[in-house]
Amino acid sequence: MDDGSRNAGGPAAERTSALARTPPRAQPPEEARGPSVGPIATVAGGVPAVISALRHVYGEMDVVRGTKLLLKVNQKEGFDCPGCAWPDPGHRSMAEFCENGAKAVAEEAMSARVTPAFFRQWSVADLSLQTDHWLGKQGRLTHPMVLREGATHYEPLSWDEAFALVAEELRALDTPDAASFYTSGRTSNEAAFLYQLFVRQFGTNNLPDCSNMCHESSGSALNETVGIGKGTVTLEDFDRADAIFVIGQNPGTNHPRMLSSLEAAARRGCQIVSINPLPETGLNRFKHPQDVLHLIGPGTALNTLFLQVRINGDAALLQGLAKALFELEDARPGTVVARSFIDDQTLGFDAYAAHMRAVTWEDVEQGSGVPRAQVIAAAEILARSERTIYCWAMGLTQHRNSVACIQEIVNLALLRGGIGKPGAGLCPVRGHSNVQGDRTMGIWEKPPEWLLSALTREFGFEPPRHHGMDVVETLHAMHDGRVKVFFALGGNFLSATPDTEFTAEALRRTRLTVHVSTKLNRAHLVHGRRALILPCLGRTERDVQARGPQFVTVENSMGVVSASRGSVAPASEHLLSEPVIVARLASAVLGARSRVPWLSLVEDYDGIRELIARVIPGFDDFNRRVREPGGFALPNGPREGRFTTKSGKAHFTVHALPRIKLEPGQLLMMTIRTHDQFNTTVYGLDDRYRGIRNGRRVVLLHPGDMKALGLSADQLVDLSSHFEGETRLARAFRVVPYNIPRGCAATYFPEANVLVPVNSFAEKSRTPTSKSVVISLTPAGESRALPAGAVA
Ligand SMILES: Nc1nc2c(c(=O)[nH]1)N[C@H]1C(S)=C(S)[C@@H](COP(=O)(O)OP(=O)(O)OC[C@H]3O[C@@H](n4cnc5c(=O)[nH]c(N)nc54)[C@H](O)[C@@H]3O)O[C@H]1N2
Ligand SMILES: Nc1nc2c(c(=O)[nH]1)N[C@H]1C(S)=C(S)[C@@H](COP(=O)(O)OP(=O)(O)OC[C@H]3O[C@@H](n4cnc5c(=O)[nH]c(N)nc54)[C@H](O)[C@@H]3O)O[C@H]1N2
Ligand code: SF4
Ligand SMILES: [Mo]
Repeated sequence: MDDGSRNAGGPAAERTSALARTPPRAQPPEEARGPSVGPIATVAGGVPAVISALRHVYGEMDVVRGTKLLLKVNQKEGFDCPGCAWPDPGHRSMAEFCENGAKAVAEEAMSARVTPAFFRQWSVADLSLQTDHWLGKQGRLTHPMVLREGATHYEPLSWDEAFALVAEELRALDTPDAASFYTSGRTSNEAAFLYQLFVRQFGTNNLPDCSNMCHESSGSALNETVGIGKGTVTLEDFDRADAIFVIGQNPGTNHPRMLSSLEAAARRGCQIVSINPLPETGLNRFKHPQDVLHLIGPGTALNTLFLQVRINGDAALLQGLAKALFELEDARPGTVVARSFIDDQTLGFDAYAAHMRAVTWEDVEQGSGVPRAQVIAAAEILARSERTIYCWAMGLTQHRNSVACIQEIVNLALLRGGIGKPGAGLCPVRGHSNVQGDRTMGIWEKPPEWLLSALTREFGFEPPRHHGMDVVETLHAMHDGRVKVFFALGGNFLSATPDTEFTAEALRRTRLTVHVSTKLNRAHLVHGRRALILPCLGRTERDVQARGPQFVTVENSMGVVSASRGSVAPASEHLLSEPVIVARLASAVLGARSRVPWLSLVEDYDGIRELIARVIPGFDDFNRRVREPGGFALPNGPREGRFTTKSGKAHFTVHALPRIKLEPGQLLMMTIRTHDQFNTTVYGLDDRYRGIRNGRRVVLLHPGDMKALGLSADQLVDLSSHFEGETRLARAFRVVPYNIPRGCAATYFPEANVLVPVNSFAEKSRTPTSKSVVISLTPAGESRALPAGAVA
């Protein structure tokens, strides 16, 4: 496998290189070659998607295992796709998976193995010189492994020793708040529930999660205004909507089956408006890869209107839409503003109306980069649509003003009376397959009071009342010695967090880092004084416990809870399931202090679900209801026309427009996903839809900006980010001319995370501003004075 890196190549036997003594690198290596760049794809899906999916699956495992797995994805008796959180349709066809779901399955169920022999051959420092792509290709982790103090290589240890080691470090802490327990969103409800129970009985609310970096802004925005931190629509609403707005989201790559819903909607005349700095391929034309009749031919046109907003120009654009709606209402009184809905169900309308009427077209056009005529065209679609769905993802959540910006969407929906009726509502599209469920289970550093009292009632202990630390606070606390033990249930904390070099230093200063993982990743390589890797079962695998085969449950982006049952043999006989790891850890750490029957609970997960039913609202009769085909929907007040805020009403909110000041030569950069990755897991080196192949260290620029900055295509540049007088450097990115607004730049996550300042985060939600990074570019070589990743 040639992955274009300088350091690709098979493991050398018994490496004893001098490198083994240098500290492991936190950043992936530079690329020796530039990418090949072709035109942007015009159609998503189709034959290339089928070929790509099959290449990934059959490249990683034999045909029988591969086919068996693909037929089980998202089936009623199968496992929930480990990819994204898009829901399964009620009527399931034979093969309910997409290209990227197939890649996620292949990545988990691959045949290659990372064994103790592998770790004997490779020092941690040598592994850190490899690309993320290479690390992932080495295979599934098979044994619990430990990196002892001062050691250069991981070595195997028994599970009992592993749990005893964690217990020893946790017990040695002065306070339970000196430990932090991260969660990534693939964890099942059962594991998540046990985990938060263990952590709170241990004595802390330090439960940062990937949500802090993802849809936290949506949760904050929606909780305040409509009373629930989740979306209000179901998949059926997509069959009834008159208009669907897709804002700051790239579904063709990140939620591919959403395109099937959009395609069905477009075919029956629903208007689709996309708001994005990039003309993302999936939204232009789409061919359903499993719809053989449509594989050949031009595909379905999805977009009615594409508004090419500049990065972070959405607040101005959304206020422009509101302004235009008020102007339409003046022209056709009584047809646009949902007067009786507003009077009955909302607060704050008059202040909002006054504010929007005062917004000028100059503010709107300058702030958004979208011409007035296009804003008015979108407003006309909104005004004519009785049922509008608003979808959004990371393009809105990762800016300084994200919470305010999302609340502008809520304002528009309220203005049109569009929450709580069929075919209409709010749809934050979640990322990880169970990230929403993990939060429902209590994975949150700011637990609600009802949860804490329920834990006391059911389990007879007093959980801590003070809030714990989120991701950003955890980074600081590890850096300055307040947090000494870092435990991660899944994920890749090193590469997913902002400010890679700051994060690396934070991890290095801890006493112990522990990762429960399926695959090797860079977070295992930048470690505390001691480190553990605890390998676990993945979604695709059979989970058999003392009382027989088990299933777990997950909640999708629309609040539907369903079962997930693995079907293939585990990658190694030494793997434990996540619930078992948590239970054995809790039992080792808490001992007789806890009256929770940890070990018997994991003999049959029905026992865990009974506890969930007693503690978490909406899970009554959980064991029976989750066995019904398709599972069940959780209660959702706003969906049922009941706003669950303190006032019982939905709230209009008023926000000033953001002002990001760019100096001459500076650009605003977003860090986005390619078509060949799942977050920090790099499946391959192509971004097929964007026409970029065989390279990830690229910076997408408008040709006009390239000219103004004196840069040419394929030129190698260093990127510097600028924040509150600090500078951060990322070396050796290739310039790619692209259809992106002036003043904007795009790079890929996680290569560019080194540029995201740890102290630059959204107001209220504290989500790192991964889509609003102020940068400048210098030809490579001219910025050599500063070491890579240094903060000047
Ligand atoms: N295959 C695959 N699927 C995934 C993932 C993956 O990595 N790979 N990740 C999963 C996860 S955890 C998540 S959270 C989701 C992420 O799904 P997305 O949010 O779609 O992911 P991003 O690539 O971050 O894309 C953000 C989109 O927002 C646009 N954008 C950036 N800045 C702005 C802005 O200021 N305004 C507007 N209007 N648009 C902007 C970008 O051009 C891009 O189209 O996907 C999930 N699904
Ligand atoms: N610059 C920038 N940074 C970002 C983002 C961005 O858009 N730009 N997006 C942010 C977002 S939206 C998110 S959600 C975070 C993602 O942050 P994380 O969730 O921490 O990262 P992932 O890359 O999804 O985690 C991948 C690892 O999870 C492990 N894994 C996979 N499956 C399982 C499983 O079933 N069980 C267990 N225990 N482990 C498993 C594997 O070892 C794999 O290496 O990144 C955030 N960071
Ligand atoms: S849309 Fe998401 S959940 Fe569905 S098959 Fe694709 S990756 Fe899996
Ligand atoms: Mo995410």
